[in-house]
Amino acid sequence: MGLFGALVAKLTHSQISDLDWDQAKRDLLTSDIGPTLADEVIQAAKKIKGDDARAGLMAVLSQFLSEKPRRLDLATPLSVFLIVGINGTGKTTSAAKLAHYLKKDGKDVLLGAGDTFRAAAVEQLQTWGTRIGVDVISGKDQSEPASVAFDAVQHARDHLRDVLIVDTAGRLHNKSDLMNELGKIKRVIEKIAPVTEVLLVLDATTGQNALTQARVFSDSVAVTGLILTKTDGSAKGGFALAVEREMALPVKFVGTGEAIEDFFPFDSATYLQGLLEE
Ligand SMILES: Nc1nc2c(ncn2[C@@H]2O[C@H](COP(=O)(O)OP(=O)(O)OP(=O)(O)O)[C@@H](O)[C@H]2O)c(=O)[nH]1
Ligand SMILES: [Mg+2]
Repeated sequence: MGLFGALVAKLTHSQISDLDWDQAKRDLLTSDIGPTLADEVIQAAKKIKGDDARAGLMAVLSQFLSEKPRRLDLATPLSVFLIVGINGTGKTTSAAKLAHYLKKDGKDVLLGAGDTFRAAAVEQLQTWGTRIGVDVISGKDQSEPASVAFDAVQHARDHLRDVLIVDTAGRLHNKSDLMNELGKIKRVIEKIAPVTEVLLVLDATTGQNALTQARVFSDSVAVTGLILTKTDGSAKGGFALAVEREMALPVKFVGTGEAIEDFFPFDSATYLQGLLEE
């Protein structure tokens, strides 16, 4: 049953008592949608007529989703996507998954190993690259992330690639020098080609904490969309709604496991239907 399934059933089939509303609110609070949104949803739900509960709730929830486009912004001749986020959220894996997804769609994709802090990070991306048949541009050990990004975008332009995806090192959102570095990487790339997407990778299992991260990243670099990872490890499901409501940013992709194919465009209609399932 979806997060709002019990509420749909109650609204449709019976009178709702104050106790029921309290229970509904408690359910929502444990689902990662956060107290503010839980209140808003309950207030709106109280106005819904019983015979139209499902459609009514669907309309209420839809309002909270971002209206910005969910499709990737692809530019010609070259699109550049920057993958950002705090440590361990799944950036490198998602960069590889996205490369694979776009390659299957016929795009000529290049990966840039912008995490130069750890040699293992470069190796990790190279291993993915070999597995999925996508070239990876990397720098020498400890080279500047912006300089690797510049080499990568030059290579992409010179070899007529369609898409460059640049992985970056995980960074804490409260370290301002590291946050500024993201801006630098972006500016350097844009000497050659516009960065059409800055994708913030959020670990769905971190719940409301991820909202704080999202806000700070958004302040430092113009985030255009979100990738929600580890949705397989979070049965709560309300998080996408909360994050879109809070950030007014669209979830563009979701990660559903560690394998390369565990990656899907986020479909808001299917998501809402799932939440409302009785
Ligand atoms: N279950 C699950 N695991 C995932 C998903 N995405 C990534 N992971 C795992 O999460 C761990 C961290 O992934 P990475 O891609 O290395 O994360 P990162 O953000 O690049 O990490 P840093 O570069 O260290 O900041 C790995 O074990 C991945 O396999 C997902 O959608 N589901
Ligand atoms: Mg990484």
